[in-house]
Order: sequence, then C-alpha cells, then structure tokens
Amino acid sequence: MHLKIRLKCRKYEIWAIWLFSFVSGLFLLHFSIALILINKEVPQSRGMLYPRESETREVRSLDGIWNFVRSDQANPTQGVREEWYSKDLSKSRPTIPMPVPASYNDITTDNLRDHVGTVWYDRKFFAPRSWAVDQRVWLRFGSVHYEAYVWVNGQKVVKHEIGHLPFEAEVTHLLKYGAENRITVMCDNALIQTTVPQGRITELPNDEGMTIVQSYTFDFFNYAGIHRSVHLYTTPKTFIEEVVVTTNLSKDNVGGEVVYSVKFNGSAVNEADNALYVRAQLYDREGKLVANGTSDAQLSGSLQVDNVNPWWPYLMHPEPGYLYQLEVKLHASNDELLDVYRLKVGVRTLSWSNATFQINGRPVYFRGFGRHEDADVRGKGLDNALMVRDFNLLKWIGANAYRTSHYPYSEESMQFADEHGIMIVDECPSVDAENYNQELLGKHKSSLEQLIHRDRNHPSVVMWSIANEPRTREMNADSYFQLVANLTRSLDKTRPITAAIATPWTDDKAGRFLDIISFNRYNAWYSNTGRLDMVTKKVVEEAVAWNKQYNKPVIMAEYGADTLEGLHLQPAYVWSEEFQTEVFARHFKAFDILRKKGWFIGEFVWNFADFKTAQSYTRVGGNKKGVFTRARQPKASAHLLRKRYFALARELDDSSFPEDLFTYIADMGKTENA
Ligand code: BDP
Repeated sequence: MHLKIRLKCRKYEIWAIWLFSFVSGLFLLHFSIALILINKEVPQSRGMLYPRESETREVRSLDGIWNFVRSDQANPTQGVREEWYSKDLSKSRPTIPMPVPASYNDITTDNLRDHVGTVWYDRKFFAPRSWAVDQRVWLRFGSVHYEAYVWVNGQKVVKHEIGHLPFEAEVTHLLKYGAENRITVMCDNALIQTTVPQGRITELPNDEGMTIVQSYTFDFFNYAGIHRSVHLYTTPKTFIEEVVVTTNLSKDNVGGEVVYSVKFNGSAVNEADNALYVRAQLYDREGKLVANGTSDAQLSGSLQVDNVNPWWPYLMHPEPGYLYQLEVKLHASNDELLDVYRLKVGVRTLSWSNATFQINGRPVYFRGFGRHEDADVRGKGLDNALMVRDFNLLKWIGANAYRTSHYPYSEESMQFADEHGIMIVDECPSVDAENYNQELLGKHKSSLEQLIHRDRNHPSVVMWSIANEPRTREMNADSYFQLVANLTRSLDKTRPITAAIATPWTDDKAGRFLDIISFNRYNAWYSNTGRLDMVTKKVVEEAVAWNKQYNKPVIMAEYGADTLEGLHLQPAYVWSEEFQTEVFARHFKAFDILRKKGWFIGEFVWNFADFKTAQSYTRVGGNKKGVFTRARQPKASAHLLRKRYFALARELDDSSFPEDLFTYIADMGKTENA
C-alpha cells in the first residue's frame, strides 16, 4: 500500500480499536475526496472555560516530570495493539523522564528531535476522597501537538486532533478516589495533506534501509508533545459550562454595557423545577461592585456600568488594559447556589469600514510583530518566564499588537495581553494551505470554531486571521475561503476577518472574502536580495494595488531580513545588523507615504525573535529575522524600531516618549540653564 494511504489508515486504525463502525464511516469519506467543496457542519466544541478555582471548584495541576516512550517509527501503532495504556508504560518499554509542559524534541541528546510518529507519556496522581461526593471531575489539556489519545486507568477518555487548542473530558467515573490513578497519553506528530497544517511523509532509502521522512513547507520547527498545562478540575454536578460576553459603549464612552449569556450542564436541583437563574456581578479593579443583575430564563442578561473605564490598547490611553471581574453565580430556583465562575472582562467596541479600524470609536494604527511560541530547550512548551519577558520587551519597544502567527497561542498569554492592552490578531493553525480538499476544509473550519470558542471573551482579540500564506491562486481557493470566512463570520460578527496573503494580488482568490487585507512581502530579501533601493516604491505600489483591488483597509503583516546578531558590515550587506536596520527604515518610509492615503492601518515586523525551523541551507540554526535574538536580547534594529513605534504612538495617540528613548549626543542648540 502507498505510504501516505498507510499513514492515513494508521491514524484511523488507532481509533478503530475503540470505535470500529465510526471509523469505517471516515474511511468512506477519505476515499471519496471531491473536487467540489461542500459546506458541511463542523462539530461544535463545548465547555472549555479556563480552569479557575472558586468556592465551588478546585483545580489541580498535573504538570511535572512524566514518563516517556517513543514508538518505533516503523511500527507506530504497536503500543495501541499491545495496549501499553493498560499498565504502567515502564512495564512495556524502558521510559525516560520528560517535562510537561514542553516540546519533547530538544530535551534529549539523541535524535528524538526528528522523530516522526507516536510517542507515549504517563504519570500517576492521587484523586482525593473528597472528590467522590457530589462533584464532577474534568481532565483538561491546554494543548498537545498534533494528535492526542488519552486514557485514565486504562480506559479511553478522549481523542483530539490539531495542536495549540485545549480539549477536555469528564473523568468522574474513571477515577479511583482516595487512591492512585494513572493517566496515559499517546501523541502523534505526523503531518499529512489532510492535517492542519499540512505536511508530507515519504519513505526514503538511508544507510540502513528505508526510513520515514516528514517534510513541510511552513517555516517553523514542527515541535510536538504536551505543550501546555494539564489540569484536573472539579465542578458541581450542575455547573456553568459556557459564558459568552460582549460589550458596548455609549457614543461618549461614558456608559458601558456587559452582555452575558450562560449555559449550564447538569440537571436542575428539584426535578419539578427547571428554572435556574444567574446572578451576575461586576467588580472594578479595586474590587468595588459596579453593577449587578439577574439573568432572564435563558440565563442571559446585561449589566450597565456608569462612568466606565473602557479597555484601551497600550499607549492609546494612560490606563491601558483595564479589566473588570465578572462573577457569574448559577442558582437553583430555590436560590441554592450551584456554581461560581469568575472571568476578566474588558469593555470596548470595535468597528471597521473599507478604510479604517476603530476601537472605542478611535482609529487604530497597528504597530507590532509576527511572533512564534518558540524557545531554546522547551520548544513550544508554555513558559511563564519567557511570556513575561516577551511582554516586557513588547512594551519596551512600544508595540501595541501582534499576530499569533501561525497558530493559537497559550490561553495564559491571551489573558496577559488583555491585562497589558496588547491587541491580538488571532490566527488559526492553517499555514501554507494548498491542495484544497473536503477533509482539510472540515479541519480548518473546526480549528476556527475551537479558536473562537476559546478566545471570544478576550478584549485583546481584535481580529481573526483565517490563514497564513495560503496558496490562494489555486483553483479551489475561492470556494474554500468563502466557506472558511462564512463560518468565521457566523461564529463571531463582532470582529473583522483577515488572512496574511503572499500570493500576488493579481492572482489572489481569497481577499474578497476578508474584511481587512494583510499581505506579506520580503523586498530586498527574497526578491531583489540586497537591493535596499528597491523597497520603498515596491511596498507602496503593492499596498496601493491591494487596496484598489478590494477597497478594504490594508496591513503589511510581514516584512524583514535575516540577521545574524553581531555581524556588522558597512555598507549594509545581507545578514548584517546594518542591513536589517536599513530594510526597516526603507519600509518605514513606505508606511509613512501609505498612512497619508487613509486606508493603510498597520505594520508588523517579521519576526519578534529568532526561532527554530526545519533544517535547510537558507537557515543558520533557524530563522534569524528576529528583532530580538532567541534569548530575547535586542539586535541593533530593535533600537530603531523602538524609536519608530514610540514616534507613531506620540503622533497618533498623544503618548509621551520614555526618558531613555534618545541617547544624549550633544547639546544640538538647546542650551539648558545651568
Ligand atoms: C513568510 C512566512 C513565515 C516565514 C517567513 C520567512 O509567513 O512563516 O518565516 O516568510 O521566510 O513567508 O522568514
């Protein structure tokens, strides 16, 4: 059998051991790939509120050192067939220690880095006796890349495909209370033409015979493993399962409104009585109650806030990132308190036209970055130290936004962005999409459904990016992106949609389905390498052409140059710090010409920091287009960019310069009185 088909079958085979009939249905689907793309319903995710303690909920972390086994690459389903999940992994194979959360790739000193296929994790934990009474227990993963299969005490619990997104399942009936339990996870990193993102697996001869090789066109390392925290949390039997919040402001930004809608799971306390209700209370930063109310029978309602403190982006207001706390209490009709959940809420409005994007009625100009979740050793594993350092750098440099290129970032970083007033262009994991097919479409849509479900309450999220650099000149691209954009709009009408496009505007078939056009281009790098005299005019011409084509606001979502820190060459020469600085300056000039046209709304440098990629002769230890090194130290260009971003903030938002922005050089004619 052809390898690709075998791989596909393999993915199904694993599940087949659990659910044969369901899988046979999928088989039929797979072999009937149609050229015409049909709009099928996507599965709706449920629950998934970020795990938070309250008087009715407990949260326990399962982060730490887990046991780890890699499968034989040539025999990836062996562990499932031999039921490794039915006992401690160490009874089936020698295990090694593996940190969670972290990518497994860079932890060992052998070639685990390039492993293709399945790996296994397990660990033990205690479930306290107190959890046995009147509670439900949930197991939640922040993200496992790419496909995860989970067992508790040898019983199947949940399967999830697509990395970077949370998933959870109830484990109440599988746990042994007051005793030790075992959790086992199998994770598969294989990317094929129907995964999001896509990749290819080929079988190639090597010195020992044949070997499996994973390739992909996207430009970041396919890190894998349990990337974000694993939690156990409890809820009451009847509990708050969903909270959706939207906000409004009066024209003068003085009156605020918080509109909420709650879903519960479980049965009402008295059988005769289905009339649950919600008490919602809103507290300001100082903990003062500013609004409260009771829901209607559908568990929806709204709270009015006088003299509201709107949520503003960083440097657009002296007090950016203002958050209220919304306390949601679910009551039975006899007033018994069933469940309590609290979340942060920012009160702000978004609006957009064919020329502008506004927040709270004021036009926004984005000054930011494309980024990656990437670091030495831990790969894409959640790391609070790195996250806080990155936000400190974002604020130091005067950025007000970033795009979560090219996949959803951690929930913890989304919360941090809310608090610091950093606007997020929230991107789903579709990168370099091509060979559009029905199965890919289904997963792409599902990734957006899961992303919007997860992030819809964040004030920092101001735009959805439905793809990065899809091959939008391909035949099926227009119907494909129409379906993806329609789904996104149907799930959230409060935010505009974009995609970062690199196809030339002359050939693009996706832009007409977007609200905001973002384009990526590497003048003086991938085109006309080294020619600093061929940047400004080209950027202006291309942005103008996109705007003419679609009559929509335009953002330059990527530009930049690889730069080896410490390499200095004057006059500027590719890879030197001088060159990156000059490339930026030539773009700044173009952006200033474009800003005057009224529809150019933002500039995003590629990239915030250097990051790891697959091995290639164009990458020296990875992609070096960072303004910061991988260790998060500034290159020369960072100092230039900082001056630009603060100059823009002063010009557009009236903010003041940080004292250390300009180094003293000479009196420059302004004599101070002694
Ligand atoms: C763009 C991609 C980005 C790459 C960048 C580059 O969107 O992921 O890292 O090029 O080559 O096309 O540096």
